[in-house]
Amino acid sequence: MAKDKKAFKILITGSFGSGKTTLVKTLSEIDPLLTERKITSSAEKGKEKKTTTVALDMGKLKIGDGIEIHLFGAPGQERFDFMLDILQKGIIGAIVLVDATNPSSVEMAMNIANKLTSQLDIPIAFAITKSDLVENGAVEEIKNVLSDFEGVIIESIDPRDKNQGKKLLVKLLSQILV
Ligand SMILES: Nc1nc2c(ncn2[C@@H]2O[C@H](COP(=O)(O)OP(=O)(O)O)[C@@H](O)[C@H]2O)c(=O)[nH]1
Ligand SMILES: [Mg+2]
Repeated sequence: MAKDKKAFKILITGSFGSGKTTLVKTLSEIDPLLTERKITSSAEKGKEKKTTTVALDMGKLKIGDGIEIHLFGAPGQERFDFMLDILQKGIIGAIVLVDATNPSSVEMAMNIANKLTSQLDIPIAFAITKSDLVENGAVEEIKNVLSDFEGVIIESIDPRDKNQGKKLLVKLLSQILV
């Protein structure tokens, strides 16, 4: 990479089905490297989703003048600690996805946020997904719960929408690149 170029790593994490792969795909300007696999575990079977992220999704995009963002989508499930150990170096911010249709996703997001903030000195943003699939008021309730984390960005986004994803990313970056 040329000397005047800067690359920053952003972690995208959250529960199963929260939209990690979708967000990496939507934001990436290169063909993302996806490590999805067919779902085999009985706990995860039966839902509509047929694949899950087993390791990492990787994507890349450019923002502003020569700033390259590397996106790492990593599952917030049992392999998270292992993944975090590997990825720690160079992560400058994290987006924690919260699936509005899945109550345990909120709890998982809070656990992840606790882990991240205790281990790394980086800003995080909560992104509430699937708000189109829940009743009015549900998203506000989730926002209320998450507001325990002071100073943390909380937005509702649809990971399938590039503008919404990018807006959140820029907001997170603005907490870092100042
Ligand atoms: N309706 C709706 N579907 C969504 C939204 N976000 C993600 N999805 C869908 O949810 C499914 C799971 O997303 P995926 O990115 O595979 O989740 P991952 O397990 O976190 O990687 C996909 O079919 C997405 O298209 C959303 O905001 N609204
Ligand atoms: Mg995935």
